[in-house]
Amino acid sequence: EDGYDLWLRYQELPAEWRSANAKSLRSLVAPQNPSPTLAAARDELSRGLRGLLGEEVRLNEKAGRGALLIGTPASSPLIAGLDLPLGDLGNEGYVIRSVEIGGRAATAIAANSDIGVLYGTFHFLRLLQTRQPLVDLAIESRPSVQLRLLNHWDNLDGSVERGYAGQSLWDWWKLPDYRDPRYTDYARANASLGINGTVLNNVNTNANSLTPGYIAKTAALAEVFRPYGIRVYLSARFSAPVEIGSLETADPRDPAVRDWWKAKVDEIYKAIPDFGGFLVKANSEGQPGPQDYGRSHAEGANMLAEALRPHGGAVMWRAFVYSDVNPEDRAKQAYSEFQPLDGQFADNVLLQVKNGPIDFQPREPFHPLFGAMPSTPLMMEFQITKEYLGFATHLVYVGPLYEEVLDADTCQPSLLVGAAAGRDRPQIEANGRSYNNEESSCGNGATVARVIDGSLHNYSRTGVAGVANIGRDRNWSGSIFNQANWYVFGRLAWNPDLGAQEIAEEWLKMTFTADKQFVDAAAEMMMRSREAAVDYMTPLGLAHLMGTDHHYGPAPWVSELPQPEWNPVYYHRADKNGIGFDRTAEGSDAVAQYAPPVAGRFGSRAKIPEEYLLWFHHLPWDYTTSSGRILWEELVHRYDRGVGEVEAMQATWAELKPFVDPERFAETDSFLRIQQREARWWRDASIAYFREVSGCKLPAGVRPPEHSLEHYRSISFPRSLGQPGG
Ligand code: BDP
Repeated sequence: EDGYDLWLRYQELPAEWRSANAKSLRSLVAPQNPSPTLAAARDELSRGLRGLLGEEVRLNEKAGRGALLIGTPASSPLIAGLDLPLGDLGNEGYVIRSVEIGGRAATAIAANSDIGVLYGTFHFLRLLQTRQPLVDLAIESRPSVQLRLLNHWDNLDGSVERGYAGQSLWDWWKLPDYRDPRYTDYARANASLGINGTVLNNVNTNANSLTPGYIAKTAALAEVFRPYGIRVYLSARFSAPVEIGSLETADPRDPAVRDWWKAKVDEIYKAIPDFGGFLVKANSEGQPGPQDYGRSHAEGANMLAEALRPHGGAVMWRAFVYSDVNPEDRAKQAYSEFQPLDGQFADNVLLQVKNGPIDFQPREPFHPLFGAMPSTPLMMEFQITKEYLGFATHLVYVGPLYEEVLDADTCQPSLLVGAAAGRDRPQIEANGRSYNNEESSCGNGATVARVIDGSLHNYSRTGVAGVANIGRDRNWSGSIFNQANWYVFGRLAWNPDLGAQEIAEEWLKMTFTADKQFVDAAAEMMMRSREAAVDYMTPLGLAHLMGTDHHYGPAPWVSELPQPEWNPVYYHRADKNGIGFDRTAEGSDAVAQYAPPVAGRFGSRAKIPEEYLLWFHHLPWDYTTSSGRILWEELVHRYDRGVGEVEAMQATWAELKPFVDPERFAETDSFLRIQQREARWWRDASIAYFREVSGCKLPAGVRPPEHSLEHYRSISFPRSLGQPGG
């Protein structure tokens, strides 16, 4: 049990379940001469059922009693004869139904397309793995979001930016000739979640990924992934025409540059007919972009869109802009640059926006662009890898973080709201954001999830991306519990309305055991883990206090880096009078980037949810918080609470030992020990620092930091990762 099998372990089910359900699983009826995708579905079922039932399931051509049928109306006359309700399921949806064929009870997994059948197959196996009864099945499912993508930040030299699970999975040296069987397992795992695309290379990209040699390597991966419905995409370097094309400029207005991209894209599609498109990081952290030539992001994106359009490809243009010109408030930059461009992007461009306005912090308010660009499809970028959440070892389940963002009410005027209020789209656009009735646009379902699934503004394209946590480690993700973050990302990408808790339970049942005692305790531990990390790292809306460069461990004292916003002191702004970043109208006025009701809430000390307090407000140390404690005491209280939660997780895990195999038990046990030590490090170092800066005394009964502030300042990270600042 080294974790390689992820949630697709297919362990034998208890005899009780098998005897109750065996009558529904007597034989498997799959289409004759199946496509590679249908063959993958059939093989996955055979493999899964063999494991789960402990015996081989017969493969039949005819549907007898208790048959399990898979297929599309086109590939299976039996399915065609069932007249299933496939009309609304689109190209990727499926049904799983208890049916009758010639008076015999059977089960059908059917879809309009082969990939829908594969998705349905994985859903069916999940029913078994989570021990659902197989009676009266009437399941229909289709994804809410079109592009459900992993973003790998993998470099061509095999290293992975912000990756903590070993080297890149892509063995560029051996590709295209050698196709590691792991690539197929990677595709299976993704297809089991409905992930349908993967960007193979880092957004801080190397133009060589677009050279013929690498296109051939990418094509080999695309071939492996194709049966599993996974398209490949590449991060494109904006200056590629200069670097690998020997042009003198990459100016999007230059016809030679446009022709270069067209020819390059044609070349890619020749090798990869279903290539997905480009992801672009431009004019951010030193990456080249259209602004180098005085052109806008829209002009840059549209040039690539023009080249991709004839082939059906898309451009995902990132809104994470972080320039070297010192911003007044870094949190405002993306909105300031992109919101005015609404309506200027070509129809095959999506703007890919991080969940929060800064950078994947343990907690950020939702990004103000969500809901603010009605004419531009915005897609979500979540981070699955735990760059700011303790890398591989800390147990932090990010489901609650994703859920919190997706559920956030943007309070933006919308088509959803508009329809109810009798408005149509032109009026809304004309209205812009000039809502003056304080709360009128809140509570109408204008959540971030509705932005992402396109329903809020009728986006023609929709997408969700997750920065992958996958590497060559045997367990794929650096730890067993990190697998849950890959899992929850995929499940929420398919359906943003699922709950983090139900997904955690599902994952636990499939990954460990469905024993209720285990699942209840472990799910609770997972659900509390993210808040624990917020508490021991950056409570009360603080952010970016991690050691600069590597982003691991506390360094709130760092102040001497050349750009102000590289320094943690820029973010917390603590001195003897108070702490926090004033983003109200008296400060940077970042609140004004939100819809008025949200701005009103965030901008008010009285109304702001306390978890965002210091993100938006600079407050005196003796400010009274909702607990009745003064701010300083509340901060200390939360650091302590975070450490306490990690200790509680340790205790829970120890109790769960009887349910877990020794290898996976031991890994989590040691990792929790690391986390406990480091939660204390965070707590002690932060309290030592803020105590000195504020001049406040430790509240009575509070344990003093173990070491002096000097000690904590002198700890250097064990390895230098050579990453850019930020
Ligand atoms: C930051 C990372 C950096 C990435 C950047 C990005 O620290 O390594 O290149 O985001 O998203 O979180 O482009």
